[in-house]
Amino acid sequence: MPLDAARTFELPKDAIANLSRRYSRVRGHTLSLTEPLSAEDQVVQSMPDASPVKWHLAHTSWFFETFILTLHAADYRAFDPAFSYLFNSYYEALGARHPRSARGLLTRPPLSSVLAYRAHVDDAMARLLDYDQAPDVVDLITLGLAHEEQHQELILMDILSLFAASPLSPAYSQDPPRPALARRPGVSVFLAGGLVEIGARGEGFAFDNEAPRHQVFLRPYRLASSLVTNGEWLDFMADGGYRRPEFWLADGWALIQQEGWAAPLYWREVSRGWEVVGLAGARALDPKAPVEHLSFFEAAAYAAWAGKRLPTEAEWEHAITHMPDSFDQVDDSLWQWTSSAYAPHPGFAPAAGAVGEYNAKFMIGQMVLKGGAAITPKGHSRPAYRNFFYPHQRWMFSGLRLAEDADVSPLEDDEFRAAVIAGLGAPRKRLSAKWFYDREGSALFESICDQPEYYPTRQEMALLATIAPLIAKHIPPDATLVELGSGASLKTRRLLDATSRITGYAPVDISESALATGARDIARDYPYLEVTPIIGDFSQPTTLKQLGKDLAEDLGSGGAKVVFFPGSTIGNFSSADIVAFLSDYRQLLGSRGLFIIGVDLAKDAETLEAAYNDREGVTAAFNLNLLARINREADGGFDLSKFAHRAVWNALEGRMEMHLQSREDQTVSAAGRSFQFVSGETIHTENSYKFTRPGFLALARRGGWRLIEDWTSSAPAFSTFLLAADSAG
Ligand code: SAH
Ligand code: AVI
Repeated sequence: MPLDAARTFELPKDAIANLSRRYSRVRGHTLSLTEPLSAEDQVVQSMPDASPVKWHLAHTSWFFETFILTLHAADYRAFDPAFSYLFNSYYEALGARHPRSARGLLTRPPLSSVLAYRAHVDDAMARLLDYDQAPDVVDLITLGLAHEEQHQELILMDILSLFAASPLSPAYSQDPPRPALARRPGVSVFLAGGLVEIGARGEGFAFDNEAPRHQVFLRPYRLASSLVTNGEWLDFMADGGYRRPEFWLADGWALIQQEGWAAPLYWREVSRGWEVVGLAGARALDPKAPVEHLSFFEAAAYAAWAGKRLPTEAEWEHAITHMPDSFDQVDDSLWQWTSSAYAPHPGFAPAAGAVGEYNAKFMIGQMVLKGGAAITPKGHSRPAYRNFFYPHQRWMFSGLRLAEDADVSPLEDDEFRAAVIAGLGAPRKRLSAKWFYDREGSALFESICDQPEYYPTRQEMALLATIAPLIAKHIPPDATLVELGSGASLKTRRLLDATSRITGYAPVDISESALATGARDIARDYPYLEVTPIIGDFSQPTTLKQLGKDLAEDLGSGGAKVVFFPGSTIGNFSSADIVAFLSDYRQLLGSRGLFIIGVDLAKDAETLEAAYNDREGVTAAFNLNLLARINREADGGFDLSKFAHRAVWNALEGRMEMHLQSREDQTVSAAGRSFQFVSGETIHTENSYKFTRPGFLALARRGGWRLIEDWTSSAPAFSTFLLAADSAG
């Protein structure tokens, strides 16, 4: 992308003043980074990849001199003609240059001249910034500042490389920026994928390599919410990670033989265990901190050892932008390796002129890293940012976040459209109640629970408060709790508060938004729990398969499994479906399985109908949101004012029914079809069966479960049943 294409706005009046202030701040910060350093510290080059600090100070000034001052400042006089040879980094268009690997031999010019060079450039830039500048000059200055920030990070990387080579392990700082730790226990976040967009949006500055924004197709996948830790890396090493070729790419295996690598860079084995050299000097290894200074080869080997893989760049970027609240350590910890080669995005065009060499010519043989590190200047990175290094390099602040394939796609994009076509095309129009729960629907359900007429949530919550200790007595140690239709996971807390025997939690919900916040909050408040959220329809074989896999693999097949199914959501199913559903879970859980299920009991029609016709109209909005969802997701043309919410007690069937009733004859298009409604006709949107105790127990028995104990609330009555797998079942 040409640099000026990133601009989407006219420069406001004070833009130049802002830029001038930013210029001073960024340039000043570079100098402040050298405060702890002696002149000698700033001359030495620890290895060909690293540069002396003095060289960084000069090169960043050379950038402004070469690309801006010599071209756009009429009276500019170069500080020293020799500097264009000494401090050109890699620009072929600008002629010959001093070899990179010999930058450490430049004892001349002395540091004092380099500092005078910076001041000379800054003075000239200050004069330039006194006047309005053409947009292309503003863009070049903005690029120069982003470039300088990259060198600020390089200064810290290169100084650490130098100091770590010293037997004295000097500290650069007593309190350097440290990689952020995960704020909660790690989970593997499910993403459905599909056709997604990545790349710079063209809002604000971006490097040319981040554009253009483009579509990418992603298979369903999971991405870890946090980075791999030092403790986990020790497990890898203890399991022969660096000695077993089966985990390594051929080039990586050859490299670690050649270099004798047996641990990440800067790790040192001492009598007390492992030490790590960082900007604060040598410190004991912190097992909870993310593992840092890894090459791509090491990151990929670890992923192979863990039975997982590195995310692609697109997977990383989509996940982090799509579900920002679900991930920790995004840009405040370490750069994260991806499995993506650093290649041009489709449609990429390098910037015009010599700055076109900035990124484009490096698009070979390197791998992309995403995110940002604790030492990265604040505000420098963004989700579309593409950092890149060769696979053997590891002196940068690099770490890893694991990904894996999710081999089922519980919610195909087209599934809702297909349900709309089938449901509205049927002679008696109907839609499954599970489609209520998009983001808006889940929020509306939460408000239904606060309505005075909707008693089930209140009654069940109160009942659970009393009986949770009684239920807990039946839960064996190290149990995994699977919760079906977990929503905000509020009732779960009653159980978790009553026992510490539950160590794993797998909430299952069709609503991605409810699940994301519900699971996050539980993980935050119960940090010892291993939380594995699963998005999907809990009655579908694909979800049961995924659940079976997670229960066996991640959650440990040893412990007991307990299913919690509150809310009387079971009432959405007919008797035949309940029996089939209970049998499926009986099979999944095995002979030691337990089932805790909330069931609403049949009662007078008046109480029931009031519960589904609350005075505030929240249930009506919840019901009508289904039409709004069809409009949003299936190209529907519903006029919501032409439908009425109806909720009635069907005594014959023993169920509350919700319908959306057409107020007039009308034809409505949705999902590419048109559907006719006669006045008064309804779409049947929900059944909520209400049970009797013997009626429910008969269904449970047929599903392979026997009663341990049951409890009933005060009126309006709501029951909880504790069931055990029936060995005859
Ligand atoms: N358990 C909570 C929420 C009940 S609301 C409570 O008792 O208050 C019903 C929840 O089940 C919603 O979060 C909804 O998204 C989810 N749900 C409904 N049908 C589902 C299905 N077939 N598969 C998975 N989740 C479903
Ligand atoms: C979640 N489910 C059991 C609720 C119920 O009562 O059937 C959903 C609901 N429908 C209308 N109000 C609440």
